[in-house]
Amino acid sequence: MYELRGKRVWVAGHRGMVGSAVVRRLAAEDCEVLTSARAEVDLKRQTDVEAFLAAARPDAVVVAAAKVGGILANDTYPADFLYDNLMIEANIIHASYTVGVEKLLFLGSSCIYPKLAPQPIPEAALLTGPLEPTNEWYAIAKIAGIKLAQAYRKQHGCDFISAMPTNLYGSGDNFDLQSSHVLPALIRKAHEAKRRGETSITIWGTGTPRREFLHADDCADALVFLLKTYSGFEHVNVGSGEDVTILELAQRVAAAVGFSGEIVHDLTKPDGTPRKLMAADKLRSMGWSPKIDLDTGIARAYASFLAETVEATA
Ligand code: GFB
Repeated sequence: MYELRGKRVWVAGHRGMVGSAVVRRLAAEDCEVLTSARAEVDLKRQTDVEAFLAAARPDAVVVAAAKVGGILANDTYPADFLYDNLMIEANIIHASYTVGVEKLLFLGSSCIYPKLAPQPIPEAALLTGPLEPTNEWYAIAKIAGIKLAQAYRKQHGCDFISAMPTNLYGSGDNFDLQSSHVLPALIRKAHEAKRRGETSITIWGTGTPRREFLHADDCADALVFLLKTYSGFEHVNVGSGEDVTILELAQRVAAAVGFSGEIVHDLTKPDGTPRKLMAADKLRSMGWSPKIDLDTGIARAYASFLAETVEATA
């Protein structure tokens, strides 16, 4: 058990969807949350990270900072996804070791697993087969992050752990249609089609790939749970344990938004991995389970979209 009471916890990436959810969740713990402003600390620059950590001296660190994006962004900007993520995680993990951080939680992604991994995907499937080509750059960076945390544990005895969240969504999400993930993209498409009185929305690919979704607030709750209770070499999957086809997701988003038109396909866009459902038993057996079901989460995400994007620009 890692006691958070009275501790100084740095959430790297506190402005992102997951980082901001972790900050909100940590408010319920009796700890001090530290953040770093992007204008002052460029996490890709080693000297910035070293200077920040030497001055801030956190007891614990959550590595929620990352360059993230949906299938098209990953496929279009492979250098950014590989370089930015390698630099961010290497700088934070190494400097955390040098200043004596007691506990560090690194966040990966379910795309670390082989494209054709057995379903649901157990943690042990890591590095057992070729990756999905659209996001192998991001996946390689995230695998390197897991290995860094393991290496500092093995060589230096650091209590550094890794969590692998599934596809996440929630408030503070990216709703840009070119760079976003599927769920926020579908919310925007359905909302705008309804507002303009259009009769159809277009989804990318065949609609047959299956994806698992977890609300960022549930993810943050699981991360704080792991920070407090887990101290192991192997990474831990963080998911909902259920998946849906992209077409079914589009139908459920359309229903939540109140769009009743047709769903058509853009087959020039990639499908990506056919299925990405992670085995949830490891985290469940430790005593954690999600609280926000998909339909409730979609409704909450739509409310966030209206508040953050539509009303904010009205
Ligand atoms: O969420 P998404 O971009 O990422 O796409 P991945 C999931 C599926 O939804 C793919 C389809 O089959 C897309 O073709 N899709 C349908 C759409 N319509 C849309 C749309 O309007 N926008 C988007 N974005 N997709 C990412 C990885 O993979 O997932 C990252 O590239 C990371 O590395 C992240 O792992 C969690 O699930 O395919």
